[in-house]
Amino acid sequence: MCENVKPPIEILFASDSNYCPFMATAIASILKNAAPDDSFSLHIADGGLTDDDRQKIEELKKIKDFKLTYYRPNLREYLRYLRDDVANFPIVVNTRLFVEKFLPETLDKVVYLDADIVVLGSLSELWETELGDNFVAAVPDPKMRLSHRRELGLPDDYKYFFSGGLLINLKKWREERVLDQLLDVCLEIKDKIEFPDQDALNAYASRTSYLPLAGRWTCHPRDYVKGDTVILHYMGNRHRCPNLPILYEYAALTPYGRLPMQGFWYRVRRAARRACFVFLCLFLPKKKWRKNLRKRFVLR
Ligand SMILES: [Mn+2]
Repeated sequence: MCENVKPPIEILFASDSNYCPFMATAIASILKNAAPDDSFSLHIADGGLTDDDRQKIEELKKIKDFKLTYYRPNLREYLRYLRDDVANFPIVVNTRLFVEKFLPETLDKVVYLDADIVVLGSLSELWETELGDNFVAAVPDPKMRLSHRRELGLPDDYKYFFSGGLLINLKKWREERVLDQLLDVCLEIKDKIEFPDQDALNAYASRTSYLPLAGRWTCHPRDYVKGDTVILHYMGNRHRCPNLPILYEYAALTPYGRLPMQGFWYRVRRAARRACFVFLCLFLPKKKWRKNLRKRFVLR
């Protein structure tokens, strides 16, 4: 009876309530652009979702049905390994490091996706990628600054990758206790970290290996290629990303209807923050001070 039924694509998200409209948008895009024989099992690491958020995620099943499981991993005992003071990154972003702790042991691999992405095609090719002996497959980011890579102790020829879209080899993580090793790396580079989990994963990968994926599996909206790009990642200063209408188109498919960043008062507050920043910069002679202030005022 069940011949030719493909196993579901297992996908992990992690989100708090603030990012839930983004996560809902990402899920809507996955469901909308799935191949007819794709099916999905979604795993959501709940970093503080409300009942209303959960209800809205449930409603996305109208686009295409999917299996849904929530987890509430407790990262408290690991806080000493992590930095939660890195501007712009809620602690929940580190959840992807702890996959082996909370995902079911029956899963050998999982696709991890950030909440701030849009998926424009079927994920089955990514899902079926042969991981070999690599702990993760990811897309190299040729634009990551050399200064930052050197600060993390990465060799100059190492290809730093984005952690917004990953295929994670859970079997290997469990068998070889990858988490323990990652946490050691976290402690080692703690003061140098700018992009929490991403820096840790890269530092670890530079000492082991990872499988590089083609750019269409995670690309900045400025590098969007129509018909080729599958995963668009609205990262960094996303208000200034090109191709925002694509993101908003999928936000409109969710029960939220739109993202917080599309709201009028949100834009007013943002403009006010920018004005404050520009004013305060007049009193900050050092570039480093201005950079820190910019993280606080502008990038939020
Ligand atoms: Mn992201």
